[in-house]
Amino acid sequence: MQFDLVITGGTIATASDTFAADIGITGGKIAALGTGLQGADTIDAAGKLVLPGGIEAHCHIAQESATGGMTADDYRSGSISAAFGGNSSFVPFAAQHRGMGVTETLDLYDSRAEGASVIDYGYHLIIADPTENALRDELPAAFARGVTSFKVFMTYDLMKIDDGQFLDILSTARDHGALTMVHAENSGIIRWITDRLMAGGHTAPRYHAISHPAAAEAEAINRAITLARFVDAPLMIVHVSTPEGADLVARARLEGAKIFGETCAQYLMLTRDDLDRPGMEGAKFMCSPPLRDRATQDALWRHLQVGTFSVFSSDHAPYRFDDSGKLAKGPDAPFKVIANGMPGIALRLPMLFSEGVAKGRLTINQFVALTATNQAKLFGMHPTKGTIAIGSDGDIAIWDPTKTRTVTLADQHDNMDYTPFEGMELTGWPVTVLSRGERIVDAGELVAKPGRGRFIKRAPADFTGYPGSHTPELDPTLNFGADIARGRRT
Ligand code: DUC
Ligand code: ZN
Ligand code: ZN
Ligand code: ZN
Repeated sequence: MQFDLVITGGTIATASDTFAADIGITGGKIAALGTGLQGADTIDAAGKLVLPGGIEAHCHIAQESATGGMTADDYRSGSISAAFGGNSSFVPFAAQHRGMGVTETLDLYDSRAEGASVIDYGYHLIIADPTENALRDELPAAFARGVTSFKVFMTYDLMKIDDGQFLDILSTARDHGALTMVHAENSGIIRWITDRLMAGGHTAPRYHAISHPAAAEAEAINRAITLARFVDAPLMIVHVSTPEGADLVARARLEGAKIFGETCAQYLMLTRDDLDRPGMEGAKFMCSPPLRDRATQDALWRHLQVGTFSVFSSDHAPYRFDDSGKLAKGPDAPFKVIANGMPGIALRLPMLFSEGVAKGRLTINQFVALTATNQAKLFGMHPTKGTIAIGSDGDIAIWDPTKTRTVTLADQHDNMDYTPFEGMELTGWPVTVLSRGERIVDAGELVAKPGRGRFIKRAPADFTGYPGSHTPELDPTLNFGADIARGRRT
C-alpha cells in the first residue's frame, strides 16, 4: 500500500505518548502509524520531533475593537504568521458589538476568513449584546453552524455584560454543551484607579499596569466562577495573569467544577518593567490584563506544570506602533485610550518549547496538551484535530528540538512593525508544518496558498468526569426550579 505522504524516522509525541514511528497520510488524513511505510512523497524526520500541529485558541484577527480600531492582521497575514509558528488551526474571535445581531456577526467573519486563511479556522463568538432574540434564537443557530464557544467581558464599557446577563449566557451555553470564556477583571476597580491616576497627571504607559491591579482580576475570577457554578455551567477563565487568579481556578477544579484556565506567553516571558521604557515605547507592552512581575511568572509556571491551566495561548492582538494602532489617539495619548494587546502568534509554541521543554519545566507531552490537544477537546475539534492518531487530520508540525534562533520581526511574517519578544534566543523551532497532509510551511518558506484553510464546524465539548455542582434553589423538583434553570422568567 502506498500512502500519499509518509513522514519517516521521527519521534512522535502526543499528549500521552512518545514513540518512534512512520506516519502514512492519505486523502489528508492519518491512515497508518508503523514502520517501513511507503509513500508517493516522503519527509525525512530523523532527529526531529513530530507533533500535532498547534491550535491557537486565543487570537484577534481582522477584529475591530468596540472603539473602532482594527487589528493589523487579517485572516491572510494572521494565519500565515500562525503557520510559521507551528500552528495548523486557529480559533480567533468573531466580535459582536452592541446593536449587531449574532448571525450578522458570524456572517461578517465568514466573509473575512473565506478565501484568506492558510490554515483551518473557527471562531469564538464574543457576546456584547445578549438580547432576548440572541439568547432564544441566535445562539442556538450559532451552535448549529459549529460555533460552540463564546467569550464575554466583565470590563470595558462598550463590551461588558452584567451578572444577570452573564447567567443568561452561561445557562444557554450549558444547555447546548458550549463553553463560555470570560475576560475577568473588575471594571469598577479599574475605573476608580484610572480616574485618580489621570487626575494626578499620571498618563504614561506604565500606569496601565497600576490601573489593572491583581485584586481586580481576582475579584472578577471569583465572581465568574461563582456564577458559573451557580448554574452548573462550564467556564474558561482566559488570560489568567496572577497567582491569586490561578489559585481560584485550581481550587474550583479541585472541587469538581467545570472551570478551565488559560494563560498566555507574555505573562511568562515579560514583566511590567517593560512598560517603563522611554517615551511611548512602553505602549508596545500594554495588554490587558497587564504584565506583572517575576514572582508571578514563577507561580504561573507552577500552575502550568500541575495542570491548573488547560490552554496556553498567545492572545495575539496586533496593534501597530503607529497611528493605525497604539498611537491612533495621538503621539502621547494617555494610557487609558491606547489599544490593549500585543502580537505573538508565531512565537507561542517556540517560547513554550524553549522555556518549558528545553529547560526541563514541562514534558513534551504536557507541551502538546497545552498547545493543541486540550484546545481540540475543549473546543469540540477532537480527535479530528489536536492529536496524531489514525483517522485524524494530517495536521502535523515537525520540530528541530536543537535549533537555536534569535527572535526578529522579519521572522514573524505578520503585519506588525514590532515584536515585544525581539532579541530573545529560543531553542526548538518548527521546520515543516502540515495541514490536512499538505505542506504549508517548509524550511522557512510559505508553500501553500491563502484561502486553502477551511472553516471547522465544531462539536460540543465533552465534560465527562466533572461532577459539577448543585444549587438547591434551582432544583427542578422545587421552587419551579426547572423553569428558572431554563431561563424562563415566570
Ligand atoms: N482582552 C483580550 O483577550 N485580548 C486583548 C485585550 C483584552 O482586553
Ligand atoms: Zn469587540
Ligand atoms: Zn480579554
Ligand atoms: Zn485576547
